[in-house]
Amino acid sequence: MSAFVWLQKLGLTGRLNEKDTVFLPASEQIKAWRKANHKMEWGILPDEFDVLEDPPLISPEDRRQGFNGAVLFYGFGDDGSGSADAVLSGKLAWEYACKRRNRKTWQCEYVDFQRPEDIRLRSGAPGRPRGFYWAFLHTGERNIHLTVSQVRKKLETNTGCASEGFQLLAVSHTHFTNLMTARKMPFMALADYDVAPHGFNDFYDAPQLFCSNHVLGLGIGWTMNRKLWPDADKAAYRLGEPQKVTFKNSSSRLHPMHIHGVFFRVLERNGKKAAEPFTRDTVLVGPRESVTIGFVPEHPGIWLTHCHIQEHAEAGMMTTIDVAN
Ligand SMILES: [Cu+2]
Repeated sequence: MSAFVWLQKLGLTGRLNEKDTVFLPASEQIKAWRKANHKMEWGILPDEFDVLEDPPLISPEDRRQGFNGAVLFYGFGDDGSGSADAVLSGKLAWEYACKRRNRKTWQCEYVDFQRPEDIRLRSGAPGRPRGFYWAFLHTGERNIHLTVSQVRKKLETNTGCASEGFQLLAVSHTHFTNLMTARKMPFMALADYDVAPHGFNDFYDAPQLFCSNHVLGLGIGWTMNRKLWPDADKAAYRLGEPQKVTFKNSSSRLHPMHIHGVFFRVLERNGKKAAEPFTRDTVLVGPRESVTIGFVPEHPGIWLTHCHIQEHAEAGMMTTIDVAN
């Protein structure tokens, strides 16, 4: 399910309990937006600030799902069908980050907002509302045990964007669950975008934000179901029950997919029966290829499943299967 809950049009009102949201209080977020709007000359009209509603209340059900704060976003431009122009919004957000980070940024030539024909919102991604809107976000499992001020400090240190940089996150459709803690290299998947500098007729990849050695980078991301470890979708199986799993590679690269704790056979490639009658623990999945494997879990435990290219796994292309007795 989507990590975003669209709230703007729902007419929900009520105050958020600011003590238990890790995001800045609404008034401070609005102040930050005013400041950024002035600095970047975005041209958001004073009227638009004046009619801003209070952030909505987080319901117990939202909390149960992990949402722990409301964040103010802005959708720039118009995509022609009533939604904001997602690529323009991305471009402006990245420009803002670059300005704020003062040259401590790095951009892969593969992701170029100056070439909007190379970037698109993935199919099925919800359109971005135009203008201001509130959305609930959650900070992810790895931040659960931190205090509010610790998480805020971490966001500031890792992204350099902190609260007023949230428009960058609006671009990314991220919910912070994908900030990496491992080696203190936080990644944010721009999980709702596809990039393809050579045209979309063939392959495409997903861009990703990361922070390493205080440099904020924009490059290519590697995800599983567009989510990053440790927030990726996890699978649960029962001991001895046969399973069929399909790895579907939508990217332009090869990914050797590896499962710990089970051995499997390749049953199908691109939906066609495969003649590969041997047992293995890794299968190379080619660009745009889909590979279906079959196995019987024989060892109880929680087993890692990941791309065996180290930097892909490190960037978050990893999850677990839980084999229960
Ligand atoms: Cu890989």
